[in-house]
Amino acid sequence: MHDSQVFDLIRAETQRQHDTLRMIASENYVSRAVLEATGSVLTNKYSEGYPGKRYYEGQRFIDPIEELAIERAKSLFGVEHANVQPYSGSPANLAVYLALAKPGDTVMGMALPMGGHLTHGWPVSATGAWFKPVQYTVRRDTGRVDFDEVRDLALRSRPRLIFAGGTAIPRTIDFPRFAEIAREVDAVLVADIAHIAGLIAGGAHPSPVGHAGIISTTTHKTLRGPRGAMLMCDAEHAKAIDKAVFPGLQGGPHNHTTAAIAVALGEAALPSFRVYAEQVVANARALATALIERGFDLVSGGTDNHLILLDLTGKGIGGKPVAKALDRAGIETNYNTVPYDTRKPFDPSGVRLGTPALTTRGLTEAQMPQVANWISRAVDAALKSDDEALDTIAGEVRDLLSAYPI
Ligand code: DSN
Repeated sequence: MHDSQVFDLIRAETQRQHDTLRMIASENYVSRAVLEATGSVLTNKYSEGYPGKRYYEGQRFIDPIEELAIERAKSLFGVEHANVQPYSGSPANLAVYLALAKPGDTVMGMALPMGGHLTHGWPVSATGAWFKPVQYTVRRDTGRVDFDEVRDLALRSRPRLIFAGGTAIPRTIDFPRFAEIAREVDAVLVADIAHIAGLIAGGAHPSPVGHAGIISTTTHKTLRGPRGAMLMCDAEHAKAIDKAVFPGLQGGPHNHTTAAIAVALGEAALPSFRVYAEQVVANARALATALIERGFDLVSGGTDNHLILLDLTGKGIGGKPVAKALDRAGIETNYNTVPYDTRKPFDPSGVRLGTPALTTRGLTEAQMPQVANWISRAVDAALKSDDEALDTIAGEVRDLLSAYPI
């Protein structure tokens, strides 16, 4: 059967991804090899269990694929154990809870509006409902984690788990500092490196290895792999983590994803990946400087990584209308809360920007003033409801990107 309806939609999305400056901080472009592995016959196969210990026959090619992914993860990140089966970031984090905590235990993480993740104990998440969450913040004056507060909260609440990491953190995560506090209260430190895994692999962000007992990551953000996740840990936690992922939480692993993770990890071990990771950060820094020059407020005053959080409070417009205007202008972002936001999460004050995808596309610091200029013009156009100006920007974006094929 030829399904032209779906085919046409996929083709249109391919074109959209080509013509758009994709600046959602958690997105990227994968290589053709990753794409091909993801779309392979491995999707046909059930493989509950782990290599050498499966509940279904016919695993003679699946086992070495999963072993390859595991070995590559161990070698790339320098960890003792890796589980490559979690379906995505939230299930990976749930497996950590299942492995190491009991319902009702106290767990600590960064509050969602401060840059944390839902699964770090935010009340609307199962992790907030089934566990007793304690949430740390960032300082109002610096936009950075206040370790005095983290230590204070930890000493008072004695959490079982402490999560470090999140979804809207523009600054380097101080894993040794978190580890010191976790040790003091006998908690397990969980480093959620979903956003920065590619930067860590490429040497552009310090690694949590040696500091965190558990490392959780998705594989599709800066790491540039398929939609998936991994849990990495020291030998002490290996058995509990594997048991929690399967049979605790999941059924059969998605073998096509496992193969694509193996491919992505192979790519991330190449010298060219280090160049990419450094360029992601250099682009974000150059963009932050250019935005500040154009009068934008950035949470924490800048960035150390791939991510910038615009605080639009001073511009007199919310994040949502700006994200929508940027989308019309061919610049894809997401509206986001900023720390201590006075607006609602569905219409917050911020817009989150990221440089991984445009770096993969080949853009460098040289284009960042132009990108900042487009963003600034789009905000002005949004304030005046000037759709024509937004369409003009979209044309200019398309022109630039035509020189950078996917
Ligand atoms: N959805 C991811 C992000 O955009 O950061 C977090 O889960």
